[in-house]
Amino acid sequence: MRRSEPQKTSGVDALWINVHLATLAGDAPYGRIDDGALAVAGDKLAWVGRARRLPPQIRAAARQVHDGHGRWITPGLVDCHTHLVYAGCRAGEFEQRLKGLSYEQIARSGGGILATVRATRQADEQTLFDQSLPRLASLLAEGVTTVEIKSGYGLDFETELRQLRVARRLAEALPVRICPTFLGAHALPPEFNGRADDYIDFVCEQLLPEVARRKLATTADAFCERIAFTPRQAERFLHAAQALGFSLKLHAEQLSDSGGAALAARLGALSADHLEYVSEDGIRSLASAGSVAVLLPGAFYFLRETRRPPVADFRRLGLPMAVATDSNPGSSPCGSLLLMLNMACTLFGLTPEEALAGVTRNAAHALGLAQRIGTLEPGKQADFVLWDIADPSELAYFMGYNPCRQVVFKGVLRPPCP
Ligand code: DI6
Ligand code: FE
Repeated sequence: MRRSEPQKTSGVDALWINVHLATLAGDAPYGRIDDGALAVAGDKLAWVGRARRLPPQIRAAARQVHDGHGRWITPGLVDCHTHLVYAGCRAGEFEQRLKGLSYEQIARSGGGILATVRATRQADEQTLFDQSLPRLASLLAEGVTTVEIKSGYGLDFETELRQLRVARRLAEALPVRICPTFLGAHALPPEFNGRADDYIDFVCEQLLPEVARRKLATTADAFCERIAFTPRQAERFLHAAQALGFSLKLHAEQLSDSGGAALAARLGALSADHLEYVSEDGIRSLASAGSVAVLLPGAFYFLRETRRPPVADFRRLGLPMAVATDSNPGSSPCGSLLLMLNMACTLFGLTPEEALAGVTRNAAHALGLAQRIGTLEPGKQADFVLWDIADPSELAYFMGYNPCRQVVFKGVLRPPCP
């Protein structure tokens, strides 16, 4: 595969030798290349392949040569579903749930998402930034180079924009690619109680155009669920977003089969997320629409759900699977994408290879970035991670142990996070 690619021989900034590569491209398991080499030119990968096939002119042109000491290199990890910009904490709800209250009961009594909405509305921009930064840094420490961040804890004009501004500032503060998503239809704010359609009108007529005008997000998302919005309401919002040029995502079939998957497919959404209750028809339509199923084992685990997403059907019907943290204060207070690999295997039955593809190649797909990131191939962004492991399956095997040793983001070695 790689030998036939055009080879860039001039301006090679760095060469990595004495490494093994899990490229997540090609036919071999993990796209593995034992005894590999990888060359970087500017912010892109210039050459990827077996060391003994490295063209001498690339070796000669390399301004720096790094010895990887036999470590494994994977693409930079991609967390394609997070809500990590928020204020406050919901540990009290965790205690309530441990005593027997359900997530839905808490949500219906004014807690849940709305508790975080109250805290986020009260937080000024700096507070929101300061509280969110360590959550992002925690992901970065494990080799994450791209993070999707949703709004949806403001649900009013000012706070939604503030959340998205904080997402932008985080991208300026840390060496990471942030993909901001406007989750305008996450929950019904109290001032619209009993008037969900009016809220959707407000979002479509006022918030969406402003988010577009300020270029604060390029993707829109909705929560289609009996405790949130009906498929008709989600559709109105997503339709309006699409008309303004947003790409789409949808929280679908997390707690019940509400028809969200079919809606996501009909609108050509990049992904449908959660999907524990998705029907076979829903899977078929997502697969033929070219969407990705984003699996969120942290939320399944933390809510102690019992219904697993139908992974065998996803495989059989050819629906690609991504894996993400869903980092949020209510259903997945999670700062580790590697732990999600482990849970995707133990709880959902993914193979370690599927789990790794789920946080690289397929996660890139779920963000509409498959042409630029997610695999180690010439021409793609030079985002990659060096791991102190003997086999790529170890990334899903360890629990709470971080074998990440070095991260290169856009061709530059990333310093440890503050
Ligand atoms: N689904 C989720 O799992 C999160 N949002 C959503 O739409 C939960 C958000 C929360 O409980 O704060
Ligand atoms: Fe979510």
